[in-house]
Amino acid sequence: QALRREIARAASHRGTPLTVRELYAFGQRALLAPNATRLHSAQWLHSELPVRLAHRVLELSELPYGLAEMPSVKEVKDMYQNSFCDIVESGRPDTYLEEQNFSEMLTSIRTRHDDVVRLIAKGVIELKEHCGRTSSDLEIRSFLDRFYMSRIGIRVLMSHHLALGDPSPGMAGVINRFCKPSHLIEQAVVATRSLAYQHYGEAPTVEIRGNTQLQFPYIDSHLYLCLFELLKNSLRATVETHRDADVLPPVRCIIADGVEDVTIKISDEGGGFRRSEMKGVWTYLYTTAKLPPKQLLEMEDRIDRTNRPDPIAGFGYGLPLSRLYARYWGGELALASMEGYGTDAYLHLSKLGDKKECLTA
Ligand code: W6P
Repeated sequence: QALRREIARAASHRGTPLTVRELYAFGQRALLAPNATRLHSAQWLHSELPVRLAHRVLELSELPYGLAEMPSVKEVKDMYQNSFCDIVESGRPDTYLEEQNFSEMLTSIRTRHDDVVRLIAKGVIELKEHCGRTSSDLEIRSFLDRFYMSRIGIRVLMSHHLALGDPSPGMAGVINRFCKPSHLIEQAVVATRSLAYQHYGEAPTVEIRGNTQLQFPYIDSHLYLCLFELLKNSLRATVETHRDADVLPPVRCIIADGVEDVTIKISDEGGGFRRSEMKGVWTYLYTTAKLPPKQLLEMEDRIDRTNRPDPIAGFGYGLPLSRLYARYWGGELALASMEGYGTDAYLHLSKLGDKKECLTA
């Protein structure tokens, strides 16, 4: 049909990755000339978003192993298709009023897609119930990496544009010029320690060392998400391997400021894990092996509603997703386990403003 052709045509273009610098420039210009910048930004999104959405529609309809036929996957494909249509049919915004309508549409598109991580996870669980663990795992993992990475990018673009209409000091759209790792660590420590208390009745302390004054331009929510996930894992591992101890060994965070990277190391003495388990750590739904799918789904449910990882979800989606968030701007997340002692997590965040969004995982 006509829609199929339109989608194929849009997907024949490659997405245009932005750099932090470009994103930033939009945010800065929005302070001086808000209306003109928002209009310009809306016009750019009006051509860029259909391209990125179209790629996802095609990929979702061509998924292997019957994944494309899973009801939840179909639902997601329809969402992407509907959003594609909404944007294409709305026409290019040419006036400030049209920009306002466009932004309202973006808000509802963003809300429409809130549930996507959970729905795709559901599709994968449904598939696993059908065929169990298969050789398709690797292919599915690389699909999920690409898919979630692309989703991060699309949501950053939308959120950034929407934030241009709501300027606040120090912020350029979604980018915080003074993103302060030590501050976000402190917040994540409060949140994860309170979860540990709820679950175990105790929690180790967390030390923060190194460059605690450091501030650099970054997206707060992306960094917080990674810190929360890593601290949660470290606290749990520490409590679980020192159940009978009087004192828990502290978790240590070190912030290092380099030329290329800001690196945050989080070290625990939670016993580490086996080298042979390393692969599993980066696998989506690693925990399905141990948990009945129903129970897992309910947990993923909670994750998406609150937009906060669940304390007991463990090696679910948190670590692979955190690594995607790190890689999105050219960073990296690496784990080093010393089996029988503890784990070091290295979160590398790229400082370079001319790094392009990573759209391919
Ligand atoms: C562990 C397992 C893990 C994963 C990610 C971060 C920290 C830790 N600690 O024992």
